[in-house]
Amino acid sequence: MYSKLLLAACLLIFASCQSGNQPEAVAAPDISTVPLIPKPVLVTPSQGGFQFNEKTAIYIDKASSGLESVSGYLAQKLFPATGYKLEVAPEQGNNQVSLALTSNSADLGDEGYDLEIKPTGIKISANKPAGIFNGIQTLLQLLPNEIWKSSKQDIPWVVGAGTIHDYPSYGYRGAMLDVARHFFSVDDVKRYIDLISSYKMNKLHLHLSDDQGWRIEIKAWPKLTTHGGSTQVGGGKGGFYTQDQYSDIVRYAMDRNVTIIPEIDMPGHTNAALASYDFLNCNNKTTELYTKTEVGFSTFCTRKDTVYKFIDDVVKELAAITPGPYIHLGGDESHVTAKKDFIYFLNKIQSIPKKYGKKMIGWEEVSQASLDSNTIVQYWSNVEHAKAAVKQGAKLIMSPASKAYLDMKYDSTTKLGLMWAGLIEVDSGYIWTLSSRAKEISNDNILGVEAPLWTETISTMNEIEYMVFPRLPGIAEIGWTPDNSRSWDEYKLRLAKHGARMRAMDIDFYESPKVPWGIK
Ligand code: TNX
Repeated sequence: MYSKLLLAACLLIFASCQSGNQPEAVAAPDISTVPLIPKPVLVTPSQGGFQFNEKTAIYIDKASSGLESVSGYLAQKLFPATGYKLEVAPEQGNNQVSLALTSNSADLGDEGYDLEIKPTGIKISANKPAGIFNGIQTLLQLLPNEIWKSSKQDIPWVVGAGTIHDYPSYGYRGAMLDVARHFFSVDDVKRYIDLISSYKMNKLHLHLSDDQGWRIEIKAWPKLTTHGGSTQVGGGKGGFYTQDQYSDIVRYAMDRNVTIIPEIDMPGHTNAALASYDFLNCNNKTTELYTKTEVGFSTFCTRKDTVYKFIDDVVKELAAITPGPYIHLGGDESHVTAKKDFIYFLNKIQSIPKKYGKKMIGWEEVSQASLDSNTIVQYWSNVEHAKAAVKQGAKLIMSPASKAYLDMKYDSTTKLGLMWAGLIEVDSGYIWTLSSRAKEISNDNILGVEAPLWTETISTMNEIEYMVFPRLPGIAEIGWTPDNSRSWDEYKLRLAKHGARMRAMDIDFYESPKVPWGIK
């Protein structure tokens, strides 16, 4: 009887029963009560937990290749706050986080994972390294919030025991950052990648050109950046990424399971290019640089061969530094391009990304043209355009402005942002599904979701964070968690508890009155 009681106590307060060096008894949290976002498909808690210490190691299954990057990522994430340097152990043993590509579960797909936490060790298994990466994100969320701090914290690093079986509903879970209206540094973009990938988002669409600025070096056409990149909204000095800097961003993203999708917007939203090279204009005269925020006034001259040669040069250089499968060529709000010219233009440019081995993405307006079988359409406002795309057999990325636009104000008092698509409080941004836009559009037609952040009114990383958080975790959950296991009333409690984690991550978030932040 006594020994049974002792065993029970050990299971609850397991650390006191481990032999050796635990300084104090620590209760392990029940993993089904930890506020995980996005919510996993299946969480099964068990008693006890695992405590990291200075001897904890990583073990990479010998039959699994390609796990060095995720293993390095895990060690690097755990080090600052714990002070533990997780080495890769040569042999399997106790007190390890073991990583293995040995999943026997078909439903895990490319990005799902199994996470098993026992008092003796942790195991993450998946079909692909991307799945291991997602399992690591869940493990990080199971650890105390202090894990996100950048200096050593003297606390017990305990995760509750149990198993998590998890995989995403949609393969495309993205965010978009407009670096054209205001330019953001490489470090800002890297932080954005860190933030989105911690919610298992796997695409970052960079809006690299617009009326106010051209932000990517194109060696064949240097004035695009030296002149076209020299300013931004409000008249600041702008900036651009060299191809080396862009490649650095791409690599950083790849290590975090994020594919970079570069966008060069055309034929509208092109003033920065039109100001740099005269031949892009029908009247052969360069325009003035533009630092205000109107849209829809610029267009490439669609009937000149030299324009298509220029686009070919740009896409060729971009494709060469973009390992991901997509290139976005815009197509939105070309209000001063005659409709017949717009269609002519779209019908010509769709072959260019294909020529360089890439799939083209275009904003919804491109569905007015005949779509190539590879072209992907990004819905943002007009459901008729989305239906036309589906009718042509195209796949959709869902970015409804009234739900997913992170530049919309939360309420009428929000200082930053716009409100043309409405106000989007945190609840409204969560309460919708990707497949409920129109009866003609079903999950078969949908690749996933993307939350754009347009930056006409946003010029610092803190401002980015304020508009993005806490709405982005909700969008991440819409892309990951099955609709039938999502509800605002349950999500808002997880999000509330997640506030402490956002604080530990130093995220400057909007403390929405819709979320009961105070709850324990
Ligand atoms: C519409 S959405 C735009 C952008 C603006 C945004 C502001 C889309 C494809 N085009 O050019 O920045 O509204 O919310």
